Amino acid sequence: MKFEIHRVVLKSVATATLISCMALQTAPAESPAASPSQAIDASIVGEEIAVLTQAPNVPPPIKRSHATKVIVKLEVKEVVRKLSDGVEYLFWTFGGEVPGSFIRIRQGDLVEFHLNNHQNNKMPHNIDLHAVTGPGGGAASSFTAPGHSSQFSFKALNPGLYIYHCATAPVGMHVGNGMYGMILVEPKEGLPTVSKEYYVMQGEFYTAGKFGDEGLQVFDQNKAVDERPTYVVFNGSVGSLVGDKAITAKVGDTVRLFVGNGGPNLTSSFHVIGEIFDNKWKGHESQASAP
Ligand SMILES: [Cu+2]
Repeated sequence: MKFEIHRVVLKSVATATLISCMALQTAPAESPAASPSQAIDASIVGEEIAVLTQAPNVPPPIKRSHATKVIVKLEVKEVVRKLSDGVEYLFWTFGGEVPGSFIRIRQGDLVEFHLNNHQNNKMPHNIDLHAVTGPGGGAASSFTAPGHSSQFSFKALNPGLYIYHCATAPVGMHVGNGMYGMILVEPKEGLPTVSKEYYVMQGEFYTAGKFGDEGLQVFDQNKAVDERPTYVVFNGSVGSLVGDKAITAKVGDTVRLFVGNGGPNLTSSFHVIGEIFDNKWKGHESQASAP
C-alpha cells in the first residue's frame, strides 16, 4: 500500500488572518477576487455545479483540461449530532457535518459561491476560504443572517489544499463549534491517479461537562480561552474512523489523504501506523511535481 499526504493546518484564527492578509499583499495588482464584470473571461468555458462530499469522502478528480465556472452551494446548518457515545453537541456546520463539505475545483476556475444560512439557525455566519485572494477570503462578502443567502465570486489563482472556516465574531467560538472544512484547488495538469482518496480533519471541542459526561453538552468559553479541550477528534466525533467507519484500502492500493486541522487551538501530529508516506505536501506547496 502506498500513502501520500496533503496537509494543511489552521493553527489559530490569528494565523488564518495572517495568511489571508499575506495573500492579499502579494497578489498581482490585476488579480483580486473577481467582480461580476471579470466573469467575462475567455478562459472560462461552460459551467457546472460543484460536487460536495462529507468526510471521509472526497469529490471525484477533475477530468477537464480547461477552466470553467463552478457553482458552489454550501449551507450552514446548526445541528445536534453525536460527539461520543451518549454525548450530543450542537454543532455549527458547513453542510450539516463536521468537518465541512469538501470542495474540489481546478486552478483557473471562476467560482460562484453561494452561502445559505438555514432558516432554523440562530446565528449569523460567513466563510473565509484561504484559497481566495481578496478581502477576508470571502468573509466580507458572505456575512449572512439565518434564513438568508449571500453570493460572491472568486478566481482560483493558486493550486493547493486550503482551509476554509467561519470568520464571524467571536471567531474562536464559531470555529470551536465545528465551522471548518477544506477546499482543494487542483493544478491545471491535475493530480496523479490514485486508488483511493480520503478527507481527514482534526478539531477540538470544549464542553461544559467532562469527557464522557452524557447528554447534550454546551460550549465552554473558559475552557476554549484556556485551550483546554474536552475532546480532540478526527472528523467531528469520537470513533469516526474506526470499526465499520474505518477508511479502507487493499494491498497495493495507492492512497491519497487530504489532512487538515480546524483547531481552533491545538496543533496536529497526524501520522499513520504501519506504513510510510511516499510523498507529502504542506498547505500551498506545489502538487504539480507529484510522481
Ligand atoms: Cu459561523
